[in-house]
Amino acid sequence: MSEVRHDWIKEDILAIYNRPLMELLYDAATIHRRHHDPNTVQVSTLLSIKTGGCPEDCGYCPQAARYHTEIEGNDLMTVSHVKAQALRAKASGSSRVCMGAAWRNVKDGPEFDQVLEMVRTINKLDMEVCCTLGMLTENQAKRLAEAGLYAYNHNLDTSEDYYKDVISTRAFQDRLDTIDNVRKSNVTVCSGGIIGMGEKLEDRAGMLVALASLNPQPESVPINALVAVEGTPMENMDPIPIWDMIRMVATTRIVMPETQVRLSAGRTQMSREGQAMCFFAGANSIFAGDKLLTTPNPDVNEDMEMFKLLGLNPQKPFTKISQPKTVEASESQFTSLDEKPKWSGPGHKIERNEDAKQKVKLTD
Ligand code: SAM
Ligand code: DTB
Ligand code: SF4
Repeated sequence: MSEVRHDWIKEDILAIYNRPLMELLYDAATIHRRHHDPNTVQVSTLLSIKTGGCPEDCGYCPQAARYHTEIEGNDLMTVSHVKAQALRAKASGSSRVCMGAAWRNVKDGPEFDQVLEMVRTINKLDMEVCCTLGMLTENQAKRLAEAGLYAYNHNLDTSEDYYKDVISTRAFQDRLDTIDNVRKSNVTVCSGGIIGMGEKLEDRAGMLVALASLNPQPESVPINALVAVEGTPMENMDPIPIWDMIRMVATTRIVMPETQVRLSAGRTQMSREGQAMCFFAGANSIFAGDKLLTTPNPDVNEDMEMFKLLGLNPQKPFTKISQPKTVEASESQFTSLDEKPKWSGPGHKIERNEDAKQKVKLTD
């Protein structure tokens, strides 16, 4: 019998999230070892191929044109620039390049053709290619697949309930539709979300219900800590405690045993000890490179030192994960956080704090 369940309910996931930490870690690490080599971590390098000027209103995002952030916007990168960056990424141990564009959706035409050429070019370097370009039709997903795309990243971001407080310019269902379109091609799905946006624990659990009920579950689930960027509506959000990240990673591992759980935005503020606990709890992939899309990320050499210290090895490209085995679901108590959100949602009153810095501090 497969250990993968698609019928998780929020209450059970919350109970797992709130287990005594040592038990949560033990269970997550046990499940992790059943499905993955605990010493192997997949490394993707992010590349922002089109930065800023996005028409959407995602409350966390520095690339939304309507917010006044200090990012430098750029037109679509050339294929040769992308190739040079991919070669650098490969030399530094990455098996995958993930190209991000600040688009609401993909539009057929010369720019999409250029992205397809980027995909073909990176593929020839024997690297996995991922794209995150916004909403996608079935036909566009198939064209990306034909060009050799390995994965498509499209996050649910949060629970369906909290979603409308974060984004008003497109619906949760639009996101599910795009994921569905990707699934109709042979491209793998990368979909996760962000914690630290003022959501309740129920929303974190709700997001995991939505991801786990996808059938098949996403091959990769990024867990981002909000990078609170000055000028966005979320600039004043408090940093999340490192313990929340560890619990979220562990819970994700338990409800999606076969997926690659990706320790994503927020690593610059995490200690090596904190990251080590996340790897122990089942994280087995990261975004590497000194920049995420527009915000800082740990230096590649520091990451490689950390890998050495922890005895971790970067995964080789096109490696398949192992077969599932059976396990019993865990049971525990359930508690909930009932805090008021610290910001007012899209479309609405935004209180700017002129002193706020770009921050994603994870506290002890
Ligand atoms: N425009 C495309 C889209 O929205 O699908 C692709 C790029 S978008 C930047 C990819 C993902 O990055 C978002 O869905 C969100 O989960 C994450 N992200 C963006 N800004 C972030 C921030 N400030 N902190 C943490 N994660 C963030
Ligand atoms: C994901 O879940 N996290 C990455 C990737 N997918 C595209 C992006 C994080 C972006 C953080 C903010 C920035 O650098 O602009
Ligand atoms: Fe645009 Fe994507 Fe940023 Fe939303 S997350 S504003 S769609 S770039």
